[in-house]
Amino acid sequence: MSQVFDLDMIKNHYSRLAERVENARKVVGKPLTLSEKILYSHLWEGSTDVAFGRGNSYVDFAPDRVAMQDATAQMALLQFMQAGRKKVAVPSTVHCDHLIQARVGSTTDLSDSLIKNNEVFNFLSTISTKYGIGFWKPGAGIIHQVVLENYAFPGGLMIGTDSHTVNAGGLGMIAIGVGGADAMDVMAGMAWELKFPKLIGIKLTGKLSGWCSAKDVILKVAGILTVKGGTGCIVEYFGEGATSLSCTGKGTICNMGAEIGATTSTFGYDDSMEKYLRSTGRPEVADLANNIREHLTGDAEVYANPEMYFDQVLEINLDELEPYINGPFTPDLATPISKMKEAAAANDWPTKVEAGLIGSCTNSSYEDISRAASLAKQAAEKGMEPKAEFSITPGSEKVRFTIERDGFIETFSKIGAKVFANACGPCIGMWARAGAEKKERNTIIHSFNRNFSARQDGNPNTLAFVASPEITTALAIAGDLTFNPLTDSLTNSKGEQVMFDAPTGYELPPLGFDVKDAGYQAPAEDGSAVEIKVAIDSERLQLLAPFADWDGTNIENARVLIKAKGKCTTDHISMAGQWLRFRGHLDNIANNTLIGATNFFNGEQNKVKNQITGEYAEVPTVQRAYKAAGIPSIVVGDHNYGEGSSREHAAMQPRHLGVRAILVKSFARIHETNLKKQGMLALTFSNEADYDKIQENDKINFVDLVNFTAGKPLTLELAHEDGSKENIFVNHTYNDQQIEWFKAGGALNLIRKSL
Ligand code: MIC
Ligand code: SF4
Repeated sequence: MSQVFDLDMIKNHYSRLAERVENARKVVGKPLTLSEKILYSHLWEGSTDVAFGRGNSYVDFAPDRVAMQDATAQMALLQFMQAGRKKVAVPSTVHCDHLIQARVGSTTDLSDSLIKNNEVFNFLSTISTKYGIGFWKPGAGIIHQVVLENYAFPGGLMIGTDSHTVNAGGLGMIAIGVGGADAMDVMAGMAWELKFPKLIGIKLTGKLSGWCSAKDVILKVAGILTVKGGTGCIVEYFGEGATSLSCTGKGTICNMGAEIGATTSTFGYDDSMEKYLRSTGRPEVADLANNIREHLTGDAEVYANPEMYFDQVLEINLDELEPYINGPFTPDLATPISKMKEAAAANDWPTKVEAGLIGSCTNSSYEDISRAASLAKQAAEKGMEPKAEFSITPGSEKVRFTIERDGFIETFSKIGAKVFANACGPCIGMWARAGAEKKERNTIIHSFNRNFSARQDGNPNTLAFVASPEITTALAIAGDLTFNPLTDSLTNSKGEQVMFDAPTGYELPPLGFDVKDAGYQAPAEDGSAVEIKVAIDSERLQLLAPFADWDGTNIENARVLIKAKGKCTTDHISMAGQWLRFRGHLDNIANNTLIGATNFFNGEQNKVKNQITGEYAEVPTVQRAYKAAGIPSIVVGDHNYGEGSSREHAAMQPRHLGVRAILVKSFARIHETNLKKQGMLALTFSNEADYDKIQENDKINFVDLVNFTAGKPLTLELAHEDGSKENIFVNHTYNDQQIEWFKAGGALNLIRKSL
């Protein structure tokens, strides 16, 4: 059975693409990149007379679709419920994947999670039915894999409430991660605003071979560009190396573009995408795309002289690429495998690998699994006994069913592998790893995308390294971080020295994909009679109360709730793992606010000074005390604050607890927008060094908030404990509309008012 979703929407878009691209070319006045073609063909107004300034024009777009996952959909839909619509305005889907724990194995874990999350899954299923949203049940797969298999189409624009929505760039889309409030706007039939991105072109030459895979391309790019190098940019890949990659390999590269902070990444339509569309049951889309091929990729002039058209250009030769291992604790610390012995010794990383995990939304393709399985097979045949625990998290039921049919699951079982449910599981701290509570320092390796502290098993002393599924498998079998399968041998059970041959696999299943029950539930034709109930005493779900609007005065005597030191990702601001269960209940989840951030003044986590009592306590406790006493507060942070997830909880929680402003050296894109949407002040130091001027006992006064204007810095007065005072300037990127959100107490309040 195959079903092409929303084919009419795709047809409709393609039918006017040629004309829109031609118009855009005229307006821009030169040949176009693929990114520009997609963006200019999705303008809310349909067309434009002026070219947009990259990196500075705010532009209204009309995305083709919206995707949400269970952990973020709750908040997105709690907001959507307030927008007064009968149905979503564009095709939208919900995917249940984040709330499923990885403990024993897929069947038990899935049924346990159905019981534990019953209330939330019911809510999501009912609300989807009501509002015309496609619902993918728990077990159906991870959002990004399911989107790639079913919904992504070349030249399309989509947004999703998850930072790895960008995965769909593998099929030639512009797919962007957003907070739930942005998703709500689009589902409610409004425009979606984005600052027109800058463009980074990455030319790939040569061809992958041997141990190298698509993952190594992005691991290398992450090493070059770092976790913030892609901020505000779309990365467009091109060149013979790009067309030589499989579609799912491209997906992997785009997926991890989130780890360099890129708005998204994309590739031009080519044969690999056509093959993937056909293989996943969408020949109609492939045929349509073939008719307009030239509009679904960048213009030839652009790729011939990229320096003239992109803001930054990199070139990577796939012939010379080496496998990389990135980490620990940050995805951009890139070490080529040949240098791992030195790096591990220099940094004193434990070299014994305790666990290897493959799969996730990043690396779950048939190609990935078949290549990793070829190594597992060799291990069994050559008598290499796996030294580390090993697990697989398939990305979707379609992939899982197919790899089981083709014998790969059996191959993995022979090396003692555990198969977890088709869900996020260990990637998002939902790994009930035995012994993790002992907090021992240890090393694991996985083929996921993120490796922030405590992210996989909740243990902050687990050093997680990111690598391709092939390298992950080989190192798990060797049980050694410094093992280089390209050059080193292992001692097998007979005491002989044996080596791995390079992995081999299949781009797509030779017998085609298959699945019995993909796990999809279609919405009701007319859902108006469907009722959504949220129990008043629920600990999992809570209807949203409007945030207070701005009282029109300068914020005065604000206290520093915390001055966060170093990395402060969304995982530090609103942890996942066990806290995921409160994603639909703002007050309950607020109890994890900033508990992972390090306090600059004492180097400790979750221990800040309560300025009312002078005592140190947990961050949420102290903030609740300020709120109760009516004392405003601000949070201070370092670079790339809010890096990582799209979870708007990281903005809503401080807002709910009464924090008024977040003042940092720089923001990650999604988080900055989330703060604005929720009526917070998102500010950056005009002079980065002013971060050092903020003292623990300061009182902070806004001098000119009453004149809050687009493009004009604000002034803050720091009143220090010793009686001295000094002013600092802070920048912001609010446009007029966004200032209105601030004044109204959040964007949703404006919608409420308009009803
Ligand atoms: C992640 O990979 O961090 C997540 C969990 O998928 C998040 C979404 C969330 O926090 O629910 C993301 O990437 O946006
Ligand atoms: Fe799920 Fe991990 Fe992918 Fe996020 S990165 S969607 S948690 S598998």
